[in-house]
Amino acid sequence: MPNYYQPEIECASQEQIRAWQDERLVKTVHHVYEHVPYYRNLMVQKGVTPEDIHGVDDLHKLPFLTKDDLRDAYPYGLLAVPKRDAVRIQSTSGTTGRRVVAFYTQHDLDLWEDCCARAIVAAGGSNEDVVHVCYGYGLFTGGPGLNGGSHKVGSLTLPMSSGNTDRQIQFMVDLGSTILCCTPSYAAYLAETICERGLQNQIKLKAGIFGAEAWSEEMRQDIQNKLGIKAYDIYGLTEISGPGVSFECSEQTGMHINEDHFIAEIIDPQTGEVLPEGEKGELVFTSITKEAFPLIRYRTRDICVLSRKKCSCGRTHVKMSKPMGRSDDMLIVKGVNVFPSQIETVLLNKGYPANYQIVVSRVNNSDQLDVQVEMTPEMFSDTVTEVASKEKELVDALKAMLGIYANVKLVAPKSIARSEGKAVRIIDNRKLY
Ligand code: DLL
Repeated sequence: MPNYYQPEIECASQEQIRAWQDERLVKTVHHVYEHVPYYRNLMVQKGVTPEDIHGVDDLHKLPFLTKDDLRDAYPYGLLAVPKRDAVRIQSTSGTTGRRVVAFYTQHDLDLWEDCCARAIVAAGGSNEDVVHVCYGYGLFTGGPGLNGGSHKVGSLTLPMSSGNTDRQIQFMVDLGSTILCCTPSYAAYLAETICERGLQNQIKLKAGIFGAEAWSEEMRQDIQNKLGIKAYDIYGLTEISGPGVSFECSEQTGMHINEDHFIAEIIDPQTGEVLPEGEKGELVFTSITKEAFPLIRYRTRDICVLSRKKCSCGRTHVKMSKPMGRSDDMLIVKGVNVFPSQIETVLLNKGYPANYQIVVSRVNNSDQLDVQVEMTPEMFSDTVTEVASKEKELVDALKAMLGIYANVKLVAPKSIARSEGKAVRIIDNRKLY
């Protein structure tokens, strides 16, 4: 049995899981109260002290933490250990002004990699495997997380990073990669290319671990069929460590949350009220084993459902459904976080009116971002060449802001429907949920 299958933890009784969580939560609350003035202030404002917290039943007494808090406290305001004890920084994919940084001690890195190792083992990985990691490396947590997990499992690890599809496929064939780790949209692209080149019989892949963005069951089937593999979902977010917060097992019906490290709650995103198991709401995490960057009641904005239904794999940790959307307006396009406000900033800076529509679609299994922008009445008399050059200028400015390509179409003044209430800026045609 691979070393990172840990039945004593992953298949522990509910009582045992609760006992770990009670003890670790109390410890973490004391840790942040003593070492992070920002937390202390939040707790004082809510009239709660560490002495009020005896276990998970008291969790609701603690204040929520949001992305705004992380931005307010940027860069070091939530660091809970002396800087000399932290060894790593990772960051979210947001652009300037939206970035969030997370810190890790060596202990935190070990725990994170353990979580990713569990995900690899749940996908059938062992030291017999060649794990091909084409999540991005660097500030993004995907590459480093799965890389570390693969090392822990003892698999032969290929740190490919993203891009250069020809080389990915060449190495996959030459080195006999057996487990592929990347975003589902890149997996779909790789699958399509492999099929087009008729290389299906030359690859040895048996499983894929795909996450970092939403993907549908249809996409799973498509990738599984094209590559002849089992495709497993993996979830995580930079703030809570990165990939491996939860992962799918052989049942492929939701992701087990590593409950010995994270407490999950589902809340009503409007009222903040904690919802009972089985109800759909916003996922909130409390990390209970981290040293450098423990977050308490962090609102992920991801909407999903939790389930404690018995799982055929034997794991007892609670399962979360695939996220069904986000309670804020963040779009994830090609794995990159896109905020409509960023697009608006570019348009307004370039002298366009705030009449625009963002359309996200899935074309050939890849995300496509279209932005329709109304011209000013003056521009309406421009020649076709002038319009084309203005569109190109906007494409470049959006690329600089978002880091990804968006198609831009300038449309006639007043042609985008007005709304009497909140403007509907986003049309997401990706039928993901
Ligand atoms: O995407 C970490 C990760 C890397 C997860 C590799 C899985 C694999 P961030 O860039 O901070 O971190 O983005 C986190 O991505 O709040 C979700 O909205 C979304 N997300 C992550 N995994 C999934 C998934 C990484 N499996 C944000 N399904 C989260 C749907 C996902 N959405």
